Amino acid sequence: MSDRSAPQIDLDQLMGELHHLATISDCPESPPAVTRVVFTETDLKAREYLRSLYEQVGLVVRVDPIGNTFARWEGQDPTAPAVGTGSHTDAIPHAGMYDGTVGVLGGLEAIRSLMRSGFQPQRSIELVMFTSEEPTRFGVGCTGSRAMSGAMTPAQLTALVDEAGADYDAVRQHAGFTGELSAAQLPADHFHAFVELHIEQGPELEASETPIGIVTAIAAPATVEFLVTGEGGHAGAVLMPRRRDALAAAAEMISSIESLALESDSADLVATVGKVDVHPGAVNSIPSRVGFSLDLRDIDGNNRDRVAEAIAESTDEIATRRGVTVERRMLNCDPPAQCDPTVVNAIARATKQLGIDSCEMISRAYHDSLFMARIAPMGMIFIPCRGGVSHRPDEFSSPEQIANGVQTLAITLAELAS
Ligand code: HGY
Ligand code: MN
Ligand code: MN
Repeated sequence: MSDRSAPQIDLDQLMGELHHLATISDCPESPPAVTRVVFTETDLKAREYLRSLYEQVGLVVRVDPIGNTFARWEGQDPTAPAVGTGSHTDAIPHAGMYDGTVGVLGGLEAIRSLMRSGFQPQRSIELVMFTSEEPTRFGVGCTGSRAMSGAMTPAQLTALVDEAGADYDAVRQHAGFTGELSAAQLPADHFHAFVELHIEQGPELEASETPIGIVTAIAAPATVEFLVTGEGGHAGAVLMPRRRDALAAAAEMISSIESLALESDSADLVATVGKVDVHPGAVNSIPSRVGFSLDLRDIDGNNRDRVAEAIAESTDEIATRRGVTVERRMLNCDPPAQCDPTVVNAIARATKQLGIDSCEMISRAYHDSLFMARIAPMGMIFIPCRGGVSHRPDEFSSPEQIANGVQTLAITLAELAS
């Protein structure tokens, strides 16, 4: 590829598409705030919009039984394992407009720029839009790439239920996705390599003024649901010594989780309690039941598991001392993923060809690439995001930063597909 000038990015078209996609949202303040939850009408509308863009440039579109969407640029050797790229377009409530979408629409523009340059891929290039990277609806993230990589079986998918108690299989079928769930799993040699373009969702690239991050590893996420059960009662009538207040107990547990995370000798260990449900939730009624979620991560899976163990002991001790019970349910506990040196080096060569500065780094956020690494040599390209902010409406990457990422991706794809 080195004898070709860098593929030209049509930045106006790409930014127009990103901004249009941001309007397809269930968030009243849209855009830039975006809410786009899997298998909702809004999610389906976004998928339709993307499909129309794929078909405009002649990509062959295939949708699997859970909505993973593959837009394929046939290579000169259609039987050879393809080079994959892509990301997700679902968005947690009140999120930003760049998380995931830069990898899908940026991946599309990388393909279009190669088409415009007259490049002919030897291997097919497949742009993937993964179903449900976010855990919003079913409590577990990356269900699309988990199913693709075999990290989640059809039975495990069907066991997932949303807050209305509807199970994954029923919801996906109601959204119009049919076929055997098992057919979502890809053969191990489907992809020759997989590269995802994503915003960093952290402050390092901006702080070091580095335009491109070359990811070397993706942190290991675990999600645990806690249920604390005490005794309810009248807020006026039950004296303090007689209380078994589930929320007061949960509050002490959450604070102990924070302390254990801070005490961990790994700076990469992060613990977040992002959701708390209080029953009965009345101002003058002592909480009898409290559910809360724990998101626990570390690039070192063993350290994460050690801290999870310490959290279990601490919350058991708090429950016993306070006369409440605590039940824990592990929703997922995934190993970290290493990026493949061949892909990492291809990305590095692309940045050199473009004369763009880059640095190697880890990903503290998880991505579908965490699971794609199980079935293909994987790599990720990061671009800076303002203040490291993400999962917030003020998430922002500039058109120039996005263009750098897309050009780097285009050259990387071209090398891997040659
Ligand atoms: O939570 C994550 O790391 C991803 O943004 N879903
Ligand atoms: Mn996200
Ligand atoms: Mn994401």
